[in-house]
Amino acid sequence: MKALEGVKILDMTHVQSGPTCTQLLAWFGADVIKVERPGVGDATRKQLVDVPGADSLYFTMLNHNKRSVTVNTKTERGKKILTRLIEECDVMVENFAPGALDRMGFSWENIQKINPRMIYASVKGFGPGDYSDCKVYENVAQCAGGSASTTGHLGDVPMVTGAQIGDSGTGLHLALGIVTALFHREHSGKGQRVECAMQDGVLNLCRVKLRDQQRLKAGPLKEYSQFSENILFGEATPRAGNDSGGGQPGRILKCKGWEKDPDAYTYFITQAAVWKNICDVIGKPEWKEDSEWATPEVRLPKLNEMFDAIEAWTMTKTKFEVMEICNPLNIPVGPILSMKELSEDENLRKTGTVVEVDHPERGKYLTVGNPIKLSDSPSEVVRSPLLGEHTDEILKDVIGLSDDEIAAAKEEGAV
Ligand code: CAO
Repeated sequence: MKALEGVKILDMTHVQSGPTCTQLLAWFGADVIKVERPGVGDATRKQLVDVPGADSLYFTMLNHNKRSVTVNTKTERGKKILTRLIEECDVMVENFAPGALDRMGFSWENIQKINPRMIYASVKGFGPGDYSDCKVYENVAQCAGGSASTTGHLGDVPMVTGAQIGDSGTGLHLALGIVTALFHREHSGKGQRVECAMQDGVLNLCRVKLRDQQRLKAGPLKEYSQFSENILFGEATPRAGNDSGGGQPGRILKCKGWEKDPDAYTYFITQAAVWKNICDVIGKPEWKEDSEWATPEVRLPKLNEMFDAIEAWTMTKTKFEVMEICNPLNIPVGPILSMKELSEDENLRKTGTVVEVDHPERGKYLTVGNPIKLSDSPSEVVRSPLLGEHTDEILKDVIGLSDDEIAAAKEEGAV
């Protein structure tokens, strides 16, 4: 049995944050029933289309292992169908704009009346407060959650990151909230509301920057390169380029081939405990006992000089050679891997983290499988559903409609 087998999820999510959450639950074995508008579906089906006529990678890569039912929830018959689905399901997940479900007639109060055991989970851009009515997308959340103000180079514009911490990050948070509420329901017998605001989710992932905001009161942040460059700190946590977020200085350094390969770089952390190993590796054994270099404190004001010396060595090696040499010496390094390299990585293929999936409209494509591995509930990635592919079976098997009722619903455009 899969870990979440028997759990029915009414999936009213779209775009990225909500679908990330329900895809995870589906990988753990939940029956995820994705409700989509007839003839339209999740907007991402037709966004960034690369194969004309086929569902986009944007959609397919976020909606594996789900079933799709089309229901127009703004028609009377559609509302009845949705009501029946709420009665039959354990969890309802949505990430519509604020108030959209209430306008459909499905407020939390109503949902509780229909099914007191229902766990109702939502993603919104902001929690209660001045901005609670706003529609929010990924980069807005990154900006509002403290990520952009702390990402990028000092003196340069704030930067958003490639990792979708606003959408996918919040989806992950929400999934944890849902399984926690399911666990709680075992004792209480009741459902509850689970909410995760994207701003809050991003801020949670940026907590080390809020840590640094408070440390500023005690003086300059000495592990930041800015300190070694004698640049004064302002009132807020600054952007710190590629400085390490922890107490040990780290940077991205050039490796052999950097002139032509945009990803020929390594991350290099000058972990204090292995400083002597670093000195030997980079050809500076004299720094081991030199009072100007031997301790983290004396090195902090000279980070540029230190990393220049390390880079002079990394530039003589490929990023993989750097890893092979440094790993046995416990020097923390990491190659900058491109998406091309990751998509071809044998290990990731073997563990099912990178998976090839076959799709009837678009043929074979690569996706990221479940990154969370359970020993007794392994995930297989099943292709995403076509729009309304499971409408008939869900209406029949889940809510018990007859063939005549299904035909009438289709006639009215309710499904
Ligand atoms: N049948 C009938 N109507 C349906 C339907 C269905 N099955 N499914 C959705 N709809 C309707 C909704 O009821 C809503 O109608 P009203 O505006 O009349 O109430 C309408 O479709 C559009 O919903 P929306 O406002 O959520 O969609 P949008 O494209 O305008 O906004 C987004 C998208 C993502 C900005 C917004 O949903 C949002 O802010 N969500 C919360 C935050 C979030 O998750 N953001 C991350 C998205 S990924 O970057």
